[in-house]
Amino acid sequence: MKRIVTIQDISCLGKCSLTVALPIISATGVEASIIPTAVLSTHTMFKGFTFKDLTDQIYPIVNHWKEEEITFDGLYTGYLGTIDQIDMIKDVFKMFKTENNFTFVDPVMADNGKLYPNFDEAYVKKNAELCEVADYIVPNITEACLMTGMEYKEEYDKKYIHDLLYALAKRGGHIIVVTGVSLEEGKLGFMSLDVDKDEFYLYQTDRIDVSYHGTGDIFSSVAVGCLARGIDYKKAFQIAADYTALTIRKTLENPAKPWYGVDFELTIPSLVQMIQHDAN
Ligand code: PXL
Repeated sequence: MKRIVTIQDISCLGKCSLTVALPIISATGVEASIIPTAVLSTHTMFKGFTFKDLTDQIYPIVNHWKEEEITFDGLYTGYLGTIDQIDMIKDVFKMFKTENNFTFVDPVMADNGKLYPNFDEAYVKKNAELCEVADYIVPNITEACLMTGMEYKEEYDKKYIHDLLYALAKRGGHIIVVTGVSLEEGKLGFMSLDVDKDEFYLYQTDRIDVSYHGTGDIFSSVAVGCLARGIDYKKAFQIAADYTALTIRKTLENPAKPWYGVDFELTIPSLVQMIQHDAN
């Protein structure tokens, strides 16, 4: 069985980061080991969340794994607790990166033109450094703008997204994916750049006009699981986009109208089916 490690916070309630990554990656048939970066009572969209920094646990955990000669097929980072963790994670990449595995950075820090609570300009700079050393990066448009200094726009054309991808590629990475891209009325998806081949790829599904927390973590977790199963990157991100859209549609059917996360528990059987044809 393939095994990845995911490095991100555990929000005890809120359906994001590790409480999404663990079930989703398991559903792709991949073992998910974790390095929790912080424990929060909820994600940061709730008022009054608690925050326990776990930075001092990172080296003890990875040093133990090294002693046990543990290896990974992928290393995946999401929401990180503090700026100090980023240099440590670069070290973790050095310790576990080989020719046969991949590093995947979701630089979770902002959306809709705004930084999340707890983050500042210095964090943006540091997160950009982590992206430079990753094989796959998956910023949304806001994060891509913050890291490149390009102007954030809500209305844009294909050239703007190409420029964003090229600006990110200048800094490093092999496959750059910008999420939340809409280049046609009523459509939403991602555009990627394969840096080595200088090849763009656009994939859009029907836009659903609603926004839920944790959907970026679902997208990334599906993509990581699919990549670990040997699925080609375009197909991996397509499945991630289709599954995220399906889950949002399913959540809209819930009469309780959950606001803080999506009902991915109900669509896991579909995810298992979606990857069956393509996985190794
Ligand atoms: O879904 C991204 C995310 C992860 N972790 C925490 C968050 C958020 C988004 O707000 O607050 C703690």
